[in-house]
Amino acid sequence: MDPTASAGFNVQQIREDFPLLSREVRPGVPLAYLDSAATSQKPTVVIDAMDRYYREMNANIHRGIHKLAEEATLAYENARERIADFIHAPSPEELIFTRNTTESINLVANSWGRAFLKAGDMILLSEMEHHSNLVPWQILATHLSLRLEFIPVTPQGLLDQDAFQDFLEQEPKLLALTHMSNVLGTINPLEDMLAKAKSAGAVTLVDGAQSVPHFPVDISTLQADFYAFSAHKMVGPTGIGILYGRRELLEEMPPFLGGGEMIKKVELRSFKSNDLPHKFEAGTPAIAEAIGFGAAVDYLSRISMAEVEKQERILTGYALERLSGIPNLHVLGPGIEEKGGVVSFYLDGIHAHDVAQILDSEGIAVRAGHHCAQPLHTKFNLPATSRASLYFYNTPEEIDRLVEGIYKAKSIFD
Ligand code: C6P
Repeated sequence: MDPTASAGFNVQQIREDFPLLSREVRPGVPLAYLDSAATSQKPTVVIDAMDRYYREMNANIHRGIHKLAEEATLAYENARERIADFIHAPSPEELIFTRNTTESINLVANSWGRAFLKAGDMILLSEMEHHSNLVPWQILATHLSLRLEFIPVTPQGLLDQDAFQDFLEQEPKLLALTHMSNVLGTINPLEDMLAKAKSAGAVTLVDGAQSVPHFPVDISTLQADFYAFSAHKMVGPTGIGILYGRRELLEEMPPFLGGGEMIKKVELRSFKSNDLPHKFEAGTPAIAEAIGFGAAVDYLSRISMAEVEKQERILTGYALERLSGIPNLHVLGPGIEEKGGVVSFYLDGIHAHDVAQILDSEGIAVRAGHHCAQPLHTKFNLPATSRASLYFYNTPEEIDRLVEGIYKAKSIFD
């Protein structure tokens, strides 16, 4: 019996929405796409929404007064509204379109960080952060002589809550954490951690690259000051992401990039910033991509994020169970209770890249390497891991193929 079977969810029907999922990687070798943490596949409705924009209303936005410009502007702003609803943000003006999670975090570091931090201030991160939530702070720390501290990761792949408490007593100015690790799959208890950080006087930023695509996220209950995510990991296009920021903070922050659109008035030696959210959207934005992003959240909403989460949980449980039966294979991170659909593993004596290469020969797409979380791999003394990352469109049969592929790699390299 299909362990993911549940009333109202038909994975075969869902898969038909994604043209690429029916592709053969080589003649007679169907694709098993287990790399959605890197980027997800895209449904026809998203591809069509972008195609329609270019065919029917391509024009620059917020500038022209002609019909096409009006339609394009409306479609762009409408997408912002639907994305705001999707994460329950108080208002769409608090959502800035960026290129991706990385740019969203860089925006905060360069704007808020440079304006409000000073030498000696502490930024609290964790050892499980993606490079996107490490390097911008390292750059800023060098410029401003800031202090970076890191909440340790326990051997089980959880954040050490005692150490977190100790750091809070040292009054960090910023807590910047991932909601879900792209290597361990750990879903961090952010509601509690952000509330504690707030009481300690810290501003909070959440890297939501792996959370918004996979389970319901409610900005209003989470109370994050900043929340960053990318469209391309949630069935949307590449080249567009979001920075949610609390209005009071965004209002007092200086612009990040200067140019057209982000101004109200310009003189030769000075300018006046535009209102939110345009103050942070300099130049012609990724219009088709924003429209595609809107179609992506509509698509996910139709399935419902609760259902997405449920399907991934069942699949992850199945993957953990199957992988646990393979001798000399070690899965990183916590058990299913604290884990999303990311399963990173290593095999004694076989390099992660060799495993991924054998899997590729079987049509199975996984990622191998440090997954842009090199300090975390160093912590666990691993140069690299293989990673299968799941989404609601995956099937138990694909996990079975992964397991067979791993046995094949073992037979070749053992
Ligand atoms: N992780 C992965 O294969 P961008 O590239 O800006 O859309 O997302 C960056 C990012 C930030 N935080 C986390 C937790 C992430 O997982 C990612 C992207 C991909 O794991 C590509 S490196």
